Amino acid sequence: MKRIVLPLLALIGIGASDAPGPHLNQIGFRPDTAKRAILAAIGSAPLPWQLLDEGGHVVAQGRTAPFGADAASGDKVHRIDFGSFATPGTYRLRVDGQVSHPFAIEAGLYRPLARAALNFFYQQRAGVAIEARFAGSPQWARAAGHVREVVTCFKGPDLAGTNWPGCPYRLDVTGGWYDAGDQGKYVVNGGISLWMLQNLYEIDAASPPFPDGSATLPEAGNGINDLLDETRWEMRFLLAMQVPDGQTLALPVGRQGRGPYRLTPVDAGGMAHHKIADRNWTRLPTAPADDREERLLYPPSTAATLNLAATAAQCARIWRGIDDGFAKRCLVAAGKAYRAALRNPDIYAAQAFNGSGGYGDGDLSDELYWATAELYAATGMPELAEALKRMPLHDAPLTAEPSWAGTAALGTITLATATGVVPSERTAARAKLIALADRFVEEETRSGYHIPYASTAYSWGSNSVLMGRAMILSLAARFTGEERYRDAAVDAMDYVLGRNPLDQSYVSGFGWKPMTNPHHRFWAHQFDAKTPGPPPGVLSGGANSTSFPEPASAPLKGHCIGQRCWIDDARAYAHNEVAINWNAPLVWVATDLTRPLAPTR
Ligand code: 9MR
Repeated sequence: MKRIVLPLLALIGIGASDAPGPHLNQIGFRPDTAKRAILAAIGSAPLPWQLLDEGGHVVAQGRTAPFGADAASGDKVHRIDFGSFATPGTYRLRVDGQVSHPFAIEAGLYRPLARAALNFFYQQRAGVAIEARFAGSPQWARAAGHVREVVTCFKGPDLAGTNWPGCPYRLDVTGGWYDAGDQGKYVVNGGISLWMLQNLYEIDAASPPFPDGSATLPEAGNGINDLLDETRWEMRFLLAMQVPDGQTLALPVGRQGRGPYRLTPVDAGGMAHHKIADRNWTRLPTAPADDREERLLYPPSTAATLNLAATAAQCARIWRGIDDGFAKRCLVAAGKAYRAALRNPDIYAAQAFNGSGGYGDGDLSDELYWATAELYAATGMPELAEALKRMPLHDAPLTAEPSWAGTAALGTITLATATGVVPSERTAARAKLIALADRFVEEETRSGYHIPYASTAYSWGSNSVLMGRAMILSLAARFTGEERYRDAAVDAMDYVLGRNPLDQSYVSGFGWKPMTNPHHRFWAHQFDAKTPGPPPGVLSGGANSTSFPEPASAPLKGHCIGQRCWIDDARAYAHNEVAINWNAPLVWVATDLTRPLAPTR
């Protein structure tokens, strides 16, 4: 009877989960954090559970806490908490006649994940060959893509009929990271990704993670912190995307919808081109070295310009005393970009192009606040402090975790942590971050899977929402020393590593059911057995209950609930792509979880 009833209930989206057994973080737990598992089960009476050691002996036991129906998964769930058990070892969890796969309780649990997740950025590098000795295995070695990328601007008609005049220069924009499964390089999304990795260095600058030689990188051993080696790779690219001084370009000023655009000549010197990308979409697979599409610079945008200003100001702070020349170069570029953005505050990214993503953002007040905060922290200039105070975002509560389109939290994190910020600003910024963390902790009480996200709507790249929230929670833990914030960050990590209704680890190479078929033009073994699968440590975008733009995921539309709207299929670009702005917070959180919880002064 059970056999028949369970699949039927699962079909209509209630009751049992796809995979048997309790759902939990498939790599395991640190001894000193929360340890939670979720059982999808119909009954509402508490069920006995046992934690088993390798010999099958019961080392801890208790009863489940029934939660009831969970709207985000469609499951009825019971929660299991064995947080007080802290003895390192390998264990399995037994409940309701089912036994989990083995998992670890171990202090160094997150080290391999942090390293692998960082290595993703090496493997996304453009302009250089990826070598087996740094990529971990010969299968991930590849020839250099887009070598000597010296390019000019898109010219001629776009999809909306705008006639773009092009530009009278070429820029050498070789290098940087490919954005995702595509090989576009975007300043807007490059900015948040770079910022997160630079921030990971800056918040622990006294004893930074990834000391020289600890990561597998060509630069390891050069006397520079390995995280900074990786961030410099992208920073140089963003610097190269800056429009030369004195250039007048015809750009779409003000809000104009989707085109055709009315173009107005403006002094664009110091702005940043929005992206460098293919003229047309390339097929999957296409190894970077095999891309035959024309590569073009796309028009500058205010958003890209502020991303450059913000990250270059952060760069100036970090590199001071390590490479003063580079720090200076960053500061000069940041100042120019900032002034260019003030001069051209409302040039939104044009959207009518084929061959690359849009990263269009209609509200730039958060980017301006972010860049102002970064430059203020880099220079201490009173005018910038004043400008910040005049911005509505300065006194408004933070409403969201960081995202490529919503960068206010990044500015607030810098105000809360950078040296050189006056104590009153720092205290206020910390209070805002803690208040946001409190909101996320509260959401856990309404989430059946006990994650810091209670909504039933899962958006494109939802796993990065969870990771972004984990960053805010981890910072609140540092500011207060309170473990409950760190435990909530662990809850978010547990979700992406398997504590979800699909029993899915969304990170390649980690867990008993890892993501295996990302939407990626080189790690494309689903299409061609001669191309590799993903290297370990790569995060899928995750559940997306809001858009199903291609045939592989289309059957899910209207037939899946929240967290269940996902497939491990390389065609499903809105569900299973990988991207720098999704892996960056994974690196940040996994690295934070390699460290003891030590309150920040
Ligand atoms: O991450 C982006 C997501 O928030 C948007 O909803 C989506 C559609 O515009 O685009 C995503 O970004 C993609 C980008 O445009 C191109 N490279 C791959 C990115 C991840 O799918």
